[in-house]
Amino acid sequence: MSQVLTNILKSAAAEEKLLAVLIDPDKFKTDSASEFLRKIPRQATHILVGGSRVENGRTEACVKALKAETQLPVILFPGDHSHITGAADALFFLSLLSGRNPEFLIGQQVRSVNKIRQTQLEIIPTGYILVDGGKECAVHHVSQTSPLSPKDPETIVNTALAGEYSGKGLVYLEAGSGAKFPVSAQIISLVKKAISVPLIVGGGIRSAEALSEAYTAGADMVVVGTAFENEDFFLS
Ligand code: 1GP
Repeated sequence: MSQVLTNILKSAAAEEKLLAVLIDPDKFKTDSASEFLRKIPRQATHILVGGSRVENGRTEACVKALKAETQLPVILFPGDHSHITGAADALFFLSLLSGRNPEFLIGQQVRSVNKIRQTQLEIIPTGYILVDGGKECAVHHVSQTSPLSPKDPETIVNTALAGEYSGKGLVYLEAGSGAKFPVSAQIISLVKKAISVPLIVGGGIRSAEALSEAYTAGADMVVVGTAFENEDFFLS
């Protein structure tokens, strides 16, 4: 049953904004899961676990520790097929549409299938689009692909639409973790107006103002990682 995507669709239709906290399993202390969860803002609706540079195979332990302590849906956000675990509720099945590296368009995805088939994970096809955030980020480095230029909104919009036409259930605009500049309101708004699937925005969002700007421009879900890692809980 596709409960997580169904709920995201319902929220998007009702214009109820969603906030996902991104957790890097390499930095997460599994014995402090409940303490961590107490500190996240009450507005948080989802937990994402993953990232491009997860190196120590801690994803499953991290997800299990979180699932033991929270009712929030836990979604995998994998940088590599080896990060997949059936302990989560759902998987953002990402294709890096901004790049032209077949490994991140279909290679990793094929490699993940044997593992996925042993799980009950809800698979959510997600068009993942890297937009230049003013700083080389892990996605760029790991995928060896260039981000799209914010000066070329037409290509960004067309990439998002190509994702939707290919059946992606979500479009995710990513400025990169720790981006200098988050995806601009202008780009969010242009993409939102063009697509009819829910829009996720992440990367470089560190203030209540930036969060609210992304929502006003049309983001249905915003993902925040670094600001929470730094205990800069701007919403608490
Ligand atoms: C999720 O990569 C982002 O899309 C997270 O970015 O760490 O800058 O919040 P931050």
